[in-house]
Amino acid sequence: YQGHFSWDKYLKETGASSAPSSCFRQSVTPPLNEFKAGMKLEAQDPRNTTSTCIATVVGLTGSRLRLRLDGSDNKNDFWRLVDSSEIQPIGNCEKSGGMLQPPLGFRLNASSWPMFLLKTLNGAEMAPSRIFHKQEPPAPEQNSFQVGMKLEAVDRKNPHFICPATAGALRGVEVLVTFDGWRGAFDYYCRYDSRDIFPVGWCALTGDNLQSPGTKDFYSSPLLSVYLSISARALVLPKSLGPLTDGSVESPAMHPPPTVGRPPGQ
Ligand code: MLY
Repeated sequence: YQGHFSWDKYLKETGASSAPSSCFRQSVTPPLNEFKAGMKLEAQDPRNTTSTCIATVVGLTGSRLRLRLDGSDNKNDFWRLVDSSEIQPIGNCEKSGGMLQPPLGFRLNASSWPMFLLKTLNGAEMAPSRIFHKQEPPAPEQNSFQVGMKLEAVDRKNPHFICPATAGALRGVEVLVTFDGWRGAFDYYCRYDSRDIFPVGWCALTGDNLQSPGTKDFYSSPLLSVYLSISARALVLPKSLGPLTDGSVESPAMHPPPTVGRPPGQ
């Protein structure tokens, strides 16, 4: 389901161009997702990346899995691409000499971990190793994004969302991901080879639901257009509203109203 958003129309309207697929660490054809809800696998604990934990697939969307660490709560779900190197079949950790760890915030006493693990794995449906992808796609050699290029990006504050975005700035190996229509509250810097950014058209290929751009751009704020029209005409407002201008017409762009942030994760 693609919502009502069309990149074609949007790119024409904005006169923007999309970042070529060679900019991204993504396979050109999105990886096949053969996982099923309830399957268990090994995953790196995102909050403690040196530990490998047991995770359960609690949801699927396009080429991504929604994962929950066994023994953790339901407030810390995270999403991984099926070709991520951070997920492995059960048994992999032990094979390479490691030990499965309780997740950060394990809800039981640490001493009950061995028994918990035993019970968790007993009779579990383990994701078969054939549905894992042998290798993560290689990282492009360098950061070849350019400011203004369009892309699709995970909203890290609401990671189930993939949204239209623009490369807003470059900083060495990093790119500033800005979310179209969201006034900056969700923007972040990431490495150019982040797995959270995708070429335009990705969601259409995976069947993910690409969000529509927000409507909160500074220049489309309804208050701003009132402000602009008043300033442009240099209207004299009633005294009760205070003086708007001293008669000289200034460019309203010199005094933009403060950008209103949104609380994180809302
Ligand atoms: N709960 C939030 C969701 C915002 C999502 C923003 N992303 C798509 C950039 C809200 O609607 O306020």
